[in-house]
Amino acid sequence: MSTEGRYTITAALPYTNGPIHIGHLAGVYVPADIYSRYLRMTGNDVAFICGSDEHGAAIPMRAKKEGVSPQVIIDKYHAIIKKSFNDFGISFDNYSRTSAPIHHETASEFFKKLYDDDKFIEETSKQLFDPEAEQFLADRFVTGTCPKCGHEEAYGDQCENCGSTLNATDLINPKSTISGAEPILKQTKHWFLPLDQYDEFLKEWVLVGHKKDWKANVYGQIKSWLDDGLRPRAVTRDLDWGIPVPVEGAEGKVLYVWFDAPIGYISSTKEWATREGKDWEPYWKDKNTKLVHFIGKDNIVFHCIIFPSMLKAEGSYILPENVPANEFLNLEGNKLSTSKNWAVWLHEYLEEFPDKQDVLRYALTANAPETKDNDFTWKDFQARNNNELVAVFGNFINRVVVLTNKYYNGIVPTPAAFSEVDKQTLAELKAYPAVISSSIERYRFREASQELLNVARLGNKYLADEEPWKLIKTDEERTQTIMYVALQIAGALATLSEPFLPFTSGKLKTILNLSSSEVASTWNDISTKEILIPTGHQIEKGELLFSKIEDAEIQKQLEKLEATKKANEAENKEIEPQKDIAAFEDFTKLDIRIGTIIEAEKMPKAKKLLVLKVDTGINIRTIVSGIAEHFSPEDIVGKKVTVFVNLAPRKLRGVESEGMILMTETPEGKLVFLNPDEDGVDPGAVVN
Ligand code: B3M
Ligand code: ZN
Repeated sequence: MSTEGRYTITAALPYTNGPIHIGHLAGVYVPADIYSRYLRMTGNDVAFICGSDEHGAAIPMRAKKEGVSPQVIIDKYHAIIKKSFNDFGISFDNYSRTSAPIHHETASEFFKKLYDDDKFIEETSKQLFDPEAEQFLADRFVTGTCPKCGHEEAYGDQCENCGSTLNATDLINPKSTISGAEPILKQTKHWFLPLDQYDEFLKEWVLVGHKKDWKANVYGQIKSWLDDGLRPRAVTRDLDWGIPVPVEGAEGKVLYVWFDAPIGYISSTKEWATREGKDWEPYWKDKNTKLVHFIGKDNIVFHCIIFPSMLKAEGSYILPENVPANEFLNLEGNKLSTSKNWAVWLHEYLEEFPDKQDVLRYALTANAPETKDNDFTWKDFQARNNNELVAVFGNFINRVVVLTNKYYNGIVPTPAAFSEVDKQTLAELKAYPAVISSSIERYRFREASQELLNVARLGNKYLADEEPWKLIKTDEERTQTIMYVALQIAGALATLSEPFLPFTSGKLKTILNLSSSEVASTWNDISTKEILIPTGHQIEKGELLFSKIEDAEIQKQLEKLEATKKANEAENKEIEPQKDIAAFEDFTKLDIRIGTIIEAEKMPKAKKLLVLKVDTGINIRTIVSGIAEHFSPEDIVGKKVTVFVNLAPRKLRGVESEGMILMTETPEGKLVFLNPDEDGVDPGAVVN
């Protein structure tokens, strides 16, 4: 078990262009929090560091979309994110932001040091420039036709239609999203970190040094990058949002967001140390400090290749001991997406399930995407709560607390001699801290969470086998012993659950009255102390630790997602461009009347056509209509419809059609008559 070490634990800095969702939590923040809490409990000196990532092209882009300044965007999301982490019990020692002066200073100095030490190469190249807005265009600010698939709205860095990675200069008919102007190519100078020069160092450090102890998914990704060969990478950008490049001749340029963001870990540590009256440097420079980065798999290259090369180039920093990156979490079978609103948002979850932080923490841990992508489903969430937290953990604690209060007014009884089963049970209990520690220290948090539940299972089995509720009538002494043993298990759970279920652990400590120092137990005490809760100790009446989640609550969440799906489908529908202007005289040529369908039948051998008899008020006439896949004849007889009556007659499959029924389409693609309110038709739907 690791004790008394110094740890700097970082969790990826979330971008402030949206709130936190369950994918972020499962991938990064919940495991990082379990790990940090565990290390603190086992006597280590821990700095658990995070903050908001507020630079990069995505921020001004989002700001433009919302019609506000970038500052408004970062302030808004920084506040939401910070509060939701706090309410969720993520125990950061410091949560900073990269717009803070301390960060600007730290990142500038870092760049300056590398610049002064000649660690960069300077290169002039041609980049897209918006001649109207007079600025260079980050890839994201250019749209145009994808050279691979012809999609007309491809971004400069990626086509969302075919998924290809693109260069902005490859786009056909490129357009600036800022002014709409066609970009021109213009010379610009940038600074590059020559990653190829760090190739040997990286191979030695990761491929040789960490083959055994790093996760296979992480190791594999790094190896493939290194096998492909590294190239110099620009660390500056032409953008007006970010940290100005602190050298002469770099006006209008900022540090690349992936250069400044990881330095954010260092500035956040400095901010924390200043507040706590500590020295920040040992946390980043002492060889005995263990630096661990918690991230998602899309950040591996930045944390395992670029940032380490930056640290190596600077020269005085330690390198990460491990980077336990997770795979992705999906939601109900689909990829989580901020822009598509396909997510369970943390701040909304906290509003809808205000006292169920631990349920989400547990569901995400038990189903964490540690070795492969995983799916979050509301059904699984419900089952984890009802079948595991309520039925196993909560049930055990409830029985112990209720019986202790009922039999002994809440006072821990005196045990008689232990039976073999008692001894065996207590021995098993004492073995758990090492088992759980071993899982946590190998970053296997889902395994660890299941071992925690096994402690409660041990308690439930013990009570079920020993049946104190039966013995109380015949053998008081034996009942006391059983309850005494069960109380020791409950006491152990109060401590062992803390990294995973901090709110529950707190409640349980209150119920068992374990806050005073004489009865409080550390992680290691569970295996070493003879007695966790002594005879004569008074416990409280208690409250239920968990409550059942009903089907209706889950149904509500599923309906919310269903609504999102519908809204996205509607949004993705292309609106047909407006046709050429028609003169009023053109309009007056059209004769449009209300008619009633009085007969309808299928056109033989035509899947789509119905032959209708329509009373137009003028006469009863035949109209052939292509609606057979949307309506059956019996449904529409008697319906009032809008009819274009002076359309030139034409023959369809040998039947002369004398007019046209006007129809439109719902967002789901169903043809409907003109009752836009009733049918839920959206603006822009074409009538024809
Ligand atoms: N802001 C998060 C992301 O890629 C990114 C992490 C920075 S960590 C230094 O979603
Ligand atoms: Zn494409």
